[in-house]
Amino acid sequence: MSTFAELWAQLAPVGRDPGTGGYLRYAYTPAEALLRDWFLDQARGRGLAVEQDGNGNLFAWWGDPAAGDAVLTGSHLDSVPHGGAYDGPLGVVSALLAVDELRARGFAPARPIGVAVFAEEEGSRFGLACLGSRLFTGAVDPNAAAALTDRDGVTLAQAMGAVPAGARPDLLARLGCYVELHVEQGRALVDLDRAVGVATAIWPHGRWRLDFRGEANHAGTTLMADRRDPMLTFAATVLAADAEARRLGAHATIGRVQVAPNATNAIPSLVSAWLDARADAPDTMEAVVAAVYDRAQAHAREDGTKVSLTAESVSPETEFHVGLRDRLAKVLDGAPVLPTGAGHDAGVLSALLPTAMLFVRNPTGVSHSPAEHASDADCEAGVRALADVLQELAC
Ligand code: HGY
Ligand code: MN
Ligand code: MN
Repeated sequence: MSTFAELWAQLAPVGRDPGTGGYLRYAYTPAEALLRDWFLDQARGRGLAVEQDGNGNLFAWWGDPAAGDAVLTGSHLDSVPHGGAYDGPLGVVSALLAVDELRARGFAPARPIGVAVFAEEEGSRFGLACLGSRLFTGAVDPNAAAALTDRDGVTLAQAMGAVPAGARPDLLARLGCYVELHVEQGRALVDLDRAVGVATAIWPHGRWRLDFRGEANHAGTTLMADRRDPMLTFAATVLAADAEARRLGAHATIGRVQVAPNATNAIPSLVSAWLDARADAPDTMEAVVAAVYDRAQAHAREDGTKVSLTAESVSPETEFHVGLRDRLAKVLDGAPVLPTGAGHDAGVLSALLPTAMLFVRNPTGVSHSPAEHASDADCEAGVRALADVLQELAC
């Protein structure tokens, strides 16, 4: 039986950028394909029956899922650009090791236990977060998804080699509940001095693309009074996003920008920027997006530019199943319960079946960064906790 450290070491080099130490594990790229193959090998090596749902998602079964009322666990393997090692893979590795742990305990599940790998959870390549689980649950139309493009214009269908299957009610009908283990993307467990916690909710959150349009011109010869420079409107909007988030008690960042023609000696024609906005209540999230857009439009009027706002990926608030949450907290000796501002596939599945999340302590709270970390001891505690929870739910 592999230890956590042994299994973790197998993934560490896959898709890792030697310069930053961060991971480049985008959906349907060679690095992510290596991770998928690794998962399938690990599952088969445990005698788990593997299947794919036609949406890029993988399922490995202990027991016959057709028996129904299955307990599903798992997470995702893809990353944000130069992301950390734990966001996603920790849930998948922990699920495999929890199966090992239960077998070592001599536990025989009374209902099927499944391990899932959901595709494109980060939306790093095609822009829509939780794409695989949204397709699986019917939350996004497969033909619309098929046409999503990456930064090189490659469509999802081209990357997958097929139009995604879309909703799979036949597979969903077999599920009784879903429990996802994830590294905490915050510091609550550090401050509570606990290795494992249970999620209460996921904040509403989303991504909006702002397109700032101006007039391409010569950087050197165009009089300042004659310029229609969208970079000015963009810059003012970045500052406005920060100010409005602080004013409204929300979280907002513009962390991604594309400039056309992106030339050193040309005033841009177009600046596209992505706003990530989140809050502990839907109306607050909506208020911060509206406030940022209002200020962007005001600056556009001053600068003689134009701005448009397009929602690219919006996730509603998730309140996890209270009964399941409290049952798991009890199984885990009164583990603390806490919300998160990070999105997860569990948030998508919670619309259709009882769903819960376990968080593993992150000493710094840093995530979506090469600095993301969790200690082996805490990860092993997470495996034991997940095994305890699966035993409770599948007995
Ligand atoms: O972006 C998120 O909230 C998550 O980490 N995918
Ligand atoms: Mn993430
Ligand atoms: Mn994640």
